[in-house]
Amino acid sequence: MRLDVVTIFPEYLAPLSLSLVGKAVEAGIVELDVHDLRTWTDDRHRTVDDAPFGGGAGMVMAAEPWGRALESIAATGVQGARPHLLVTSPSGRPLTQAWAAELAREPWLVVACGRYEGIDARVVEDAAEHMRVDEVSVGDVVLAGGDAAALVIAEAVVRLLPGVLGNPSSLEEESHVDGVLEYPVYTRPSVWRGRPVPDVLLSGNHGRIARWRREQSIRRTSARRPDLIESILPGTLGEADVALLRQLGWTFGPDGRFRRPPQAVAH
Ligand code: J9Q
Repeated sequence: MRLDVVTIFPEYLAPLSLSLVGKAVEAGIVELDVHDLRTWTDDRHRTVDDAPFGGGAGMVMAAEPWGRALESIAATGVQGARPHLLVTSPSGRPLTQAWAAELAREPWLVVACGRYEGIDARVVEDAAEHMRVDEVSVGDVVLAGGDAAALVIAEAVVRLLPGVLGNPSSLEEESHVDGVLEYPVYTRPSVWRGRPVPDVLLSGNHGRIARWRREQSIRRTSARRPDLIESILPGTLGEADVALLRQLGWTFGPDGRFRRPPQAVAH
């Protein structure tokens, strides 16, 4: 996969040379190019921002440096190939594991890192006439800019590329792949600061261990991510999972999906 990142803080993307993404680059699985947006300015101060039309706080990233940057990067494609452009934005489509898996099948991604109050909206309109464009959010949290979001996108996508992970079976076992959270894990020592590892994990009974882990996954998901329980399709859970969820207060809605009725309040 080819991966271009455009930012006003290229040093912020230095971690892409480390760890798993860095190894994928060294192995030739990813061809990475980080670009400084200011390359495509032409004034003495290499200005990339301006005040918002209509007034208001903060600054807006100007269209022209972005237009030139995307045009010049897209022109480097071989045989007229076009990249899929991802613009980081708190107003973007939420990145999910399923979307990351789709993006991992693309031959060429360009990630545009927004800063300030955002990028002039005409940049996305104009780019969409030449390439696929999506605005991407990495969570309902406010960042100072899109660079950390670009790191998140790169790591989520690159680890799914063939040959990047040693053991592909660890791919299917993770949180968000089967729609419930991971069970808690433990290693030596078997007692730490007076806290023992749950007995069952030392029992050697693999059936019991698997059932205990599944129960922990369901309990955690119910407590921490009820939204995930609500999105489970009927019929995808085992009988024991359904029985546990009922014990935890979940019922079935008219659509067959799980619903948690509001708890009665004492008067
Ligand atoms: C560019 N807060 O936040 C969450 N996902 C992306 C972002 C973001 C931000 C500011 C600028 C992206």
